[in-house]
Amino acid sequence: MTKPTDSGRRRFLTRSLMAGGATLLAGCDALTRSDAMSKLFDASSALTQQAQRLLASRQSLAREFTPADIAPTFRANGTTNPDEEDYRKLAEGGFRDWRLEIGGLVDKPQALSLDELKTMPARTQITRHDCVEGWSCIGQWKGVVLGDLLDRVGVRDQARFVVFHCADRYRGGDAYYESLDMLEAYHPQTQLAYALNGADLPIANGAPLRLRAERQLGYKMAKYVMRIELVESFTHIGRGRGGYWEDRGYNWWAGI
Ligand SMILES: Nc1nc2c(c(=O)[nH]1)N[C@H]1C(S)=C(S)[C@@H](COP(=O)(O)O)O[C@H]1N2
Ligand SMILES: [Mo]
Repeated sequence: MTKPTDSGRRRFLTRSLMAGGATLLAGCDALTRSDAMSKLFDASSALTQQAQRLLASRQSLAREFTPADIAPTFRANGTTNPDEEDYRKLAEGGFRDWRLEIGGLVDKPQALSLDELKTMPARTQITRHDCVEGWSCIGQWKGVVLGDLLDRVGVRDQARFVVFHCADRYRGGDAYYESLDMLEAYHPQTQLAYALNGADLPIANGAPLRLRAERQLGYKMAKYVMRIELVESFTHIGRGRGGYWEDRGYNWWAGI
C-alpha cells in the first residue's frame, strides 16, 4: 500500500481549502454544492481523523476574518429560546445567578459567575460558523480561552474529554450536550464566548455562555453551557456517543 506523503496530503488539503475559500461571501450564505465546495467536503470526508490531525497540527488556526466580513445579523439555529424553567429564571435575572460549574476529573472544582469569567484574559476572533445543514455565517466572538479555564481548575491525568452540559432539552426531548477531546479543548481558538459582535451574547445564540470550537462544525458548539465535566469516557452520558447529534448519527469528529 502506498501512503501519500505528509507534504502531498498537505498540498491536497491546502488546494481544497483554497478552492473552498474562493466561494466565501460576506455574511450568512447558503453553502451551495458548487464544485469548489464539493471538493472541500470530499476532501474532508476522504481524510480520516488521523490524517486531518497530521495536517491540522495543534497550532493550526481556523481562518479569521475582518470586521467588514461580519454578517449584519448572526443567524441562530437549533434551540433559540430555551423554555426550561430554571433557565428562564436565570435569564430574567440577567444571568446574575448563573454559575458555570466545572467538575469531574479536576483538582479544584469551581462555580464561576459571568463577572468572574469576564475578569479572565479574553480573546476576540472573527470566524465563520459552518452548519451541517448548509449555511455559514461570519461573526465576532469574545470570551475566555477554554485552555485557560482548564488550567485554572487543574485537569487530572485521566481526563480525556471535556463535556459541555447545556440548559436546553432540544425540542423538549433530551438535554443538549457536546464533547471535545483535550487537543481540541486546548486549541488557542477554542473559547467560551459571552459576547457576539461587540454586545452581550443574545439568548438566540446561547446566552450567557457558548462554546466556540472554530475548527469544528456548528453542532459541536454547545450553547447555554451550564456545566463542564472532565471525563475519561463519555459512554455513560446521554446515549453514549459524545453529543446530542452524535447520539442521532452525526460524526463525533466534525473537523472542517
Ligand atoms: N445547547 C444547544 N447548543 C447548540 C444547538 C442547540 O440546539 N442547543 N444547536 C447547534 C447547532 S446545529 C448549530 S449550527 C449552532 C447554532 O448556533 P447559533 O444559534 O449561534 O447560530 O449551535 C449548536 N449548539
Ligand atoms: Mo448546525
